[in-house]
Amino acid sequence: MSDLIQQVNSPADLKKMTVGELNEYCNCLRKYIGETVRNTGGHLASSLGAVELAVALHFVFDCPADKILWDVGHQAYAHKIITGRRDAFPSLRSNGGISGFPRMKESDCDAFTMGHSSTSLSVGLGLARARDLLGQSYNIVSVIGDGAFTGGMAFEALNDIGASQAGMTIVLNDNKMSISKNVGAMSEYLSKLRLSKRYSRLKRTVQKGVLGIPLFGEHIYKALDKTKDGIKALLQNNKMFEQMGIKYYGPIDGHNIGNLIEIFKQTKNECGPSLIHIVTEKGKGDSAAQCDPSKFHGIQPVGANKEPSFSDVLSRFLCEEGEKNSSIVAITAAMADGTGLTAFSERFPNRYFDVGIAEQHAVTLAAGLAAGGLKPYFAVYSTFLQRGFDQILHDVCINNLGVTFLIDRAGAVGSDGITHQGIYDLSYLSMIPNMTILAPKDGNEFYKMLIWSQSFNGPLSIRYPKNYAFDSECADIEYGKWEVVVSEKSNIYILAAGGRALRAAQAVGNSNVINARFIKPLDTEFLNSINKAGNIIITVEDNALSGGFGQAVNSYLTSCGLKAKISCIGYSDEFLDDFSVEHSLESAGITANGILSAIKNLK
Ligand SMILES: Cc1ncc(C[n+]2csc(CCOP(=O)(O)OP(=O)(O)O)c2C)c(N)n1
Repeated sequence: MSDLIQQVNSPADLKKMTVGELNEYCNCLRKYIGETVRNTGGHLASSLGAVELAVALHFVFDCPADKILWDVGHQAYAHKIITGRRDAFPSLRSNGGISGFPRMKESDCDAFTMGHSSTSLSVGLGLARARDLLGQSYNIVSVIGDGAFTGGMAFEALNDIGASQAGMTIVLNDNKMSISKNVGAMSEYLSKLRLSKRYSRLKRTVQKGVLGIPLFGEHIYKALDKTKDGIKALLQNNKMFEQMGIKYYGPIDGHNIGNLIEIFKQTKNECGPSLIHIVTEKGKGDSAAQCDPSKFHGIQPVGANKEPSFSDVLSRFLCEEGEKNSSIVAITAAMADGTGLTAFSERFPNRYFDVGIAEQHAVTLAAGLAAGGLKPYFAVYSTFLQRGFDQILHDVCINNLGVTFLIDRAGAVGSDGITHQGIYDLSYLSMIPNMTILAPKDGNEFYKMLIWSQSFNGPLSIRYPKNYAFDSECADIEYGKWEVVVSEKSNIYILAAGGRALRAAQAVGNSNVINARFIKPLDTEFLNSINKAGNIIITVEDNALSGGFGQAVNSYLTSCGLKAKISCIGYSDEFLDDFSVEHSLESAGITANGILSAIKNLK
């Protein structure tokens, strides 16, 4: 670690530095972040792009009195290092260590706990209104990326912010990238704003040059100026923010620390809301990350798990079946790589829709596509589908449409931590009428489910974690039927929902192990057959107990008159504040030992 990094223990230390020293400090920060994140894994490219931004903000504003809200929060590593977490930074994304996202409980400089996109403007406005009503005075800065700016919540907040005229600063960190290249009309609008800056510069150059021509210079300039004014009006009429009542500044080079400081100082004490549009480069200063910012958006730690992934299976299915079945269309909300849609997007660009970070829209778009006669597959992480609950219920399920949700990263997610756990989908989906829910044990079964899904004509969810251990044989998919994986002469029945639960169950021994591949509807015929006095039933799921698989089994058996003894294993009614999948599974008892002790307690 360089000396300069060591010298900064808090934002106060930055405030003593010259711009030259701050630039030098930024270089050191980049190096430290690059070296550390290559070991720990994490969001490298985004954080490298926001180094000067973090330094300039902490130079001008006074945390924790002033509130800086980092949207999503994956780009805030420099902020963490500046605000007292330099030495702990190598513990990033591990238990007992530093979270990869801002957390109020970690530091009073983290003004809000974040992780899901597009929340910073709403939180900022809430703080601003609270501050004003309570007669307090502090500054609020919401930092939002151009990717996060595609989320519906950001638009809803802008609408309210413009009308409220609350005093707050929005920094729009525009690197033209979401995880992949940013998409949509807003992204194009931002390009126009960038162009308008170039236009203003061009105009100044032309003015200087033409006016220098003796005699005719002024006439030529006036003629040219008319044309240019036309172009300028076109661009400036596009200034949506100004028309909404939000002062617009920019675009500004987001790596020029002097300029950033100047503009933040200027807008700090202004009345009303302002938006500073800065242009940055994702991965800045790190040649590998700069060349391929998508790949370096989030990187795995050295020696990461190399198990096969469910998203690769999905990718294969969509490409193979997409060729034969032209009604298949695929949707992502800015997560093509993570969910396995990239190959399909290249092969069938007309049947692929990246809607931006807009899960709610994605769900209802899928409903519309299905209503129009297509077969939509929406691949999405469990945690982000939480955004689309009403759309699933109101648009997909009431209309009973053939939309398939491919719910990736279901269950414990490990190093992304509390905000990203995928342990609620069984709970929020099971309660919706018309919804069918499947959980594959491995890639082979997942592929069979996907093939089966093509002829299934209703709302369908298939949920799975990132990886699976290995492929195994599996029985054909039959609606509402489970698969007996281990049959023993035993009174113990372990009902496992999904691959992780099944692996734990298979390691128990001397018990019947059932692959409860249909979470909804339950295999009631099978349940009836084992609901006998003297039998022990253990349900295991990588989901919250509340509203999950076990509760559904329990309440079905109770409604029939419960004769067997039953115990349910899953996550308790607390947020899963954990950075390791193994540790999460272990602490919930989703292990052979956990199941054995549940059996013992029932005996
Ligand atoms: C609701 C939601 N959906 C998806 C994500 C996953 N995600 C994390 S960062 C990101 C891209 C953000 O792009 P941008 O705001 O431009 O920041 P950058 O990484 O480019 O700096 C996405 C899609 C998320 N955090 N929240």
